Amino acid sequence: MAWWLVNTLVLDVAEWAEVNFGSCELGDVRRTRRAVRAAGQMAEHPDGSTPDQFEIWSDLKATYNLLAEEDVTFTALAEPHWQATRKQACGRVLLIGDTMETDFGIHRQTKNLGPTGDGYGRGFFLHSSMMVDASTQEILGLAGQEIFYRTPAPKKENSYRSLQRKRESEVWGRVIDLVGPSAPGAQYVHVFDRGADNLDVFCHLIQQRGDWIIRAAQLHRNVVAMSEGYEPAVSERIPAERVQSLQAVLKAQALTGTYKLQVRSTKDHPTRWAMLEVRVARVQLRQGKRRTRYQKQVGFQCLTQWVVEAREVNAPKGVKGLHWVLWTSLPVNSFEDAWQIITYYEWRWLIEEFHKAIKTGCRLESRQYETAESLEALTGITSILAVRLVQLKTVARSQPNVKADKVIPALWLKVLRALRKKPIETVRDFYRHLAGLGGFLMRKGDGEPGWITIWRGTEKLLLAIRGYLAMTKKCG
Ligand SMILES: [Mn+2]
Repeated sequence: MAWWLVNTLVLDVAEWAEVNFGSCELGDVRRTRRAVRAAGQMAEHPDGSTPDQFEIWSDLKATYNLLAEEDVTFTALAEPHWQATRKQACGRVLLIGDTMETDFGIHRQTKNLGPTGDGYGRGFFLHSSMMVDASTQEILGLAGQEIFYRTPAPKKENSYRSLQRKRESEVWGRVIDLVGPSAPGAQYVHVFDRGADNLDVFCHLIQQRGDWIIRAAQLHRNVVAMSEGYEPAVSERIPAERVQSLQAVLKAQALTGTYKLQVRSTKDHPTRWAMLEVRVARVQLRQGKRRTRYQKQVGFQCLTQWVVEAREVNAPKGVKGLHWVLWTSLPVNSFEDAWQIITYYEWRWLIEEFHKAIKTGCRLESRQYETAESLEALTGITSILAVRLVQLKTVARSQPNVKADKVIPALWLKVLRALRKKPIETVRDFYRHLAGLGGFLMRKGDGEPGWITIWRGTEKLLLAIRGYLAMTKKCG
């Protein structure tokens, strides 16, 4: 989809709601119409209280009733969006995966929630796969998601049972399967953090013919070091000196290159420039003595892939230097290739923005519903709304110099110009002034606006447009 199409879709609330929820199968077409209406109302006021969002009592009550229906599930509401997202994939796309914990509060009367956090939270876990265009960094949407619960620990439990119960990492594989293989002409590159570093996840990726970048968690894992001309077959016996820990293999590699990275300040340390050394290795993972049920099922024996390491050197005293080790199925034959892998991994901040948008942007955890099932259904709408909030910000940055009247609805520009009393020429101007309505000060040092001010501004502008239309209707 062309970026300006996304642009108007992101901006126009009614159209956005229709496109995302208009084909939900909820057991009755009236429910689908209600879902579209409810989503639109939420999108006009994402962080408002629930009564604020719906304004009219009958709308509020209808939304509560809708989300309590048995057929109105998280999956039923979100699935059309997942499918539409996957259809948009063209060329190389990243599928950034991660799990978010929710906590609706221990004192909440909501039925059927599970333990989260240290066991004192009440909520569920939401695992999402977010699709991002690898060449433009445009967020295309969510490609698949799953909600899961942590089962409470029984009174007496040994460590083996506890391990069995906590196989939460299996969600990575389930969502990989849900997203499935890419269509012809598209390449899926799944980007996962350390939570996904396990053989089962690699097996799922191979089954679905996906590529991957996964941060390694187990640097002591034994691997077979490959070298020019040495690529042993499955049946081949590996000489003992070829088997080393991942860490040792990386240490033995020649330097591929170095680069500098600006590290943002934290509460303990000022902003700094980190110098990173990059090393690359090609290694083989072999089946362990004990294979999991899934590894047996798919007949896993061995897997050869690349590893990219970025390690900070000369970190200042008291600072733990940056260190990333990334597994990847993509070929790494040069420093540029390695740097590309690291860059893709850094884009994981986009899914963190998405989680922030769900929690602070849409205030999911403060919503009052009677059952976990209703909250799950609400999460289906909220997730897609949160994507829209993050898109608002990235769209503003993708084509800043295009003429505003080419892509922004004329009425929007007219009302915003009238409110701001300033000329608005480019897309960048438009978003800065929109954010200005939402509290962005536009001083020289303020940089570009973030999504919070952009959609606060959007909210106000939409209200102003409603007022304008109501007035002109009455008078004309
Ligand atoms: Mn994670």
